[in-house]
Amino acid sequence: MDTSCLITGITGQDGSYLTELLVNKGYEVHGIMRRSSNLNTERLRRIYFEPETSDAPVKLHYGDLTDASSLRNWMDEICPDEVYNLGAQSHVGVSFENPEYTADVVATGALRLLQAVQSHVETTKRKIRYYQAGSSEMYGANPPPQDENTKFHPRSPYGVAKVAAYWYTVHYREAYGLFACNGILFNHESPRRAENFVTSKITRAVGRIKMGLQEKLLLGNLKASRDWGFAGNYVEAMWLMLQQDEPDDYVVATEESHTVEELLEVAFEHVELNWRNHVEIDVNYYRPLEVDNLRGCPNKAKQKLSWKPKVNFRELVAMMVDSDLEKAKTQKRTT
Ligand code: NDP
Ligand code: GDR
Repeated sequence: MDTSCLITGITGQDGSYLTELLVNKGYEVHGIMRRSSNLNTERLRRIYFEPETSDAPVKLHYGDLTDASSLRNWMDEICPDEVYNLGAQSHVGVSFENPEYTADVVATGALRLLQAVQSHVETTKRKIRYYQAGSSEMYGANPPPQDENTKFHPRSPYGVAKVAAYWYTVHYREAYGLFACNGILFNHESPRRAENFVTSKITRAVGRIKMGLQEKLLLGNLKASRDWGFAGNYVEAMWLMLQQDEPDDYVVATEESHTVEELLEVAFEHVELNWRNHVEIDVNYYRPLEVDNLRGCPNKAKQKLSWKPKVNFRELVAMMVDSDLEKAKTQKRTT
């Protein structure tokens, strides 16, 4: 194997798709994962089956974005060619309740990782390319369409921390000439999305309601509008950014925006149910501050990376509902 990479957040939604993409391209993939009391490698099941063999294409190491020593140690041990920083406390709502922790992992964590990369590069004179997982949440209050020239105005501790990580990345590029890119990705989802994000929460409930396992679904703000794409398609853009001649920052989006209410309509209709019979509003799911409307303009990524969105909103919702319906059928059989 010629190329090796290091991924933080490898156990997450994007980490699992990126791992599959890079293994298929012949990379040796190293992932940093947190220790947890339950195994958190479920999403890597398809690709990470024989961890004990020395030639397995995926190797997992314990580390944490809050622990600078672990980041530097693994950098020296692995000597990666590419580093993808996907690790984060990635839930916007939770960031209002855990603002300092979110800043520590998302903002200072990116700084720690960039510093680990830079000091490794300085010592070894090797070259490393770095990807930072930026977010449309950085645009926050600024109305659509949002592109690389839109100003940031974050509306959550998470969004603020991502803006800091964005600027740390630009700083290491400008100060040290590091090949460092920010991907500014709009919401992207999949059957591997955690159940506390609104898409997955809805599609899981649709499957369970259809199978008689659940009756009601409690939600917060239904008026917010998001640009939802497919995660498997978005990780291709991350890789493409690191294959260019020059480092740069790119918006990755579908250019289609829908409200949570529209998502409900499409998801429930897919199994011939009416969402109004099942959804109740719970004010506990409202956030202290909301991002009202996100719709990205990915023209730069289309032109320079030859990347394009491949799954539209309806296809994405159908994919997630179908997957959750199958899971609900299995649950039904075992109850
Ligand atoms: P997930 O929440 O699915 O995954 C986050 C990953 O980060 C998990 O592997 C998690 O580990 C890991 N992690 C959390 N805290 C730490 C820590 N202290 N040290 C090391 N790793 C940690 O997120 P996604 O895969 O959806 O997103 C990937 C990245 O892209 C994130 O940075 C997110 O903020 C960003 N992003 C996501 C978008 C989306 O719509 N999905 C849009 C724009 C940006 P564990 O499994 O143990 O929890
Ligand atoms: P978001 O995604 O905040 O855009 O962040 P999320 O799915 O959490 O919320 C989308 C919108 O739905 C509204 N909403 C609810 N959200 C959740 N989670 N649960 C509910 O019950 C609910 N009811 C309504 C929210 O208020 C919001 O308006 C995601 C994450 O992946 C970030 O890491 C990423 O950076 C951004 O997308 C781009």
